[in-house]
Amino acid sequence: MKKLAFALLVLLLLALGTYWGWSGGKGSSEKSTATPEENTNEKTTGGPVITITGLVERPYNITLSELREMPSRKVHAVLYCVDAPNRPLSNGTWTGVPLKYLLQRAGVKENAVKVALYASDGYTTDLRVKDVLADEDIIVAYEFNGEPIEPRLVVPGRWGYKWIKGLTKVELVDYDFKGRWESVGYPDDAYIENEANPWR
Ligand SMILES: Nc1nc2c(c(=O)[nH]1)N[C@H]1C(S)=C(S)[C@@H](COP(=O)(O)O)O[C@H]1N2
Ligand SMILES: [Mo]
Repeated sequence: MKKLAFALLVLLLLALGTYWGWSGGKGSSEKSTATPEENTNEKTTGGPVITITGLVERPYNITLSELREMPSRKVHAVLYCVDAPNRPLSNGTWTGVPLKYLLQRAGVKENAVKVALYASDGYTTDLRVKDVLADEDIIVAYEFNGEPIEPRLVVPGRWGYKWIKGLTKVELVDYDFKGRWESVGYPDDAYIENEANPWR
């Protein structure tokens, strides 16, 4: 009978050891090695992710921390909303990465005509591929007047509805995609004719 009791004790210790090891391993993986699949729109260390996809050679995801490592530009621009055209909402210096660089890094296919832009709150807007490739001042900004901000588009000289916040996806398409306000009749180019007196 002593042999049986010893065998049971060994089994009990093995079971305890297995359980302990399993829960310890799970705890440490939560701390450091979460995979992208476990975070729908976040990587644990890099912050929010922007996806560059659609009519490109090499679709990719970029984290906010990776964005900060890319060649950046400082752009002075004033944000105006069509609803209050004489009252600047934000006026200062924005730091970010030209959307042009992000598109070129993916390789723009020649049939891409529009850039469809999507945000975490469901907001959308759009730009023409040729306008983005011609204007390095259209940036994905991550700083305003030296302070960190959630990634947003800065589109100098264009109404605020192009300045999408909480950007999650940039999709190149071969048709005339229109965003939230463009699709209900707001001008697709959104050009502010006279910034000194935005409403002319
Ligand atoms: N994600 C998201 N981005 C958005 C909007 C929105 O509703 N959702 N509104 C747009 C409009 S119409 C304007 S005028 C500006 C306002 O920017 P602000 O909230 O930083 O002042 O954000 C633009 N970007
Ligand atoms: Mo707006």
